[in-house]
Amino acid sequence: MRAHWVLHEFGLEYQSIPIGPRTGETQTAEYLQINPKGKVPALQHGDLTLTESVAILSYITQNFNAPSDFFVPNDRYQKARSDELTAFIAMELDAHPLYTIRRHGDLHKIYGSAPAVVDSAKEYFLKQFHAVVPDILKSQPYMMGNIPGTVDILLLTCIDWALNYKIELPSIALNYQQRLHDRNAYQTAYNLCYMTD
Ligand SMILES: N[C@@H](CCC(=O)N[C@@H](CS)C(=O)NCC(=O)O)C(=O)O
Repeated sequence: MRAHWVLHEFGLEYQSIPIGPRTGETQTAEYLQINPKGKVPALQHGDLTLTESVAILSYITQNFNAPSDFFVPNDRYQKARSDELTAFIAMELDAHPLYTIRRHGDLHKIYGSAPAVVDSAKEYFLKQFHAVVPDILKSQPYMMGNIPGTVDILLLTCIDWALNYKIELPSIALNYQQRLHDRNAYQTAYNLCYMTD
């Protein structure tokens, strides 16, 4: 979703090859040569293969011309802040709590059921989210200012995911979610990822 979304924000043409998680398609010898971790996404451009969503977002913003309504850091302070928020979202919201909820909730048949761990991960998500996000969105519509950028792609995908898990988020986050859902690039990416069958 993140990779498709940024590619559409930048209006880049690309070939999309759908690979479904846990369908066996990520575990074929051919796919494991592209991404030995057996996961999506994977982006190939020339000789380069990238298999982490954060790296794909960064690569696109640094190597292609951004449209005027998409934020790209243009000084070292903005870049440092954007890196900080990226690390926070990727680790403190996505990889730790949300992925724990996924593994021991939705995917408990594979990874084992652990209701107490899931409850604690939900609490942790809310603690970290409230420590950072509402204060920023009180003074500006997007995480880095007046226009959305890769930090928003990361955060919004976590917000969508958290709401799917019935984690209650404040109205400031729901309004932010709506602003991003209204974007054409988001809608195109969403349809490509989730409405193809
Ligand atoms: N850190 C990776 C995580 C990628 C990831 O977890 N992908 C999931 C789908 S969103 C996947 O491919 N899961 C397949 C599996 O676990 O079998 C990133 O952000 O790109």
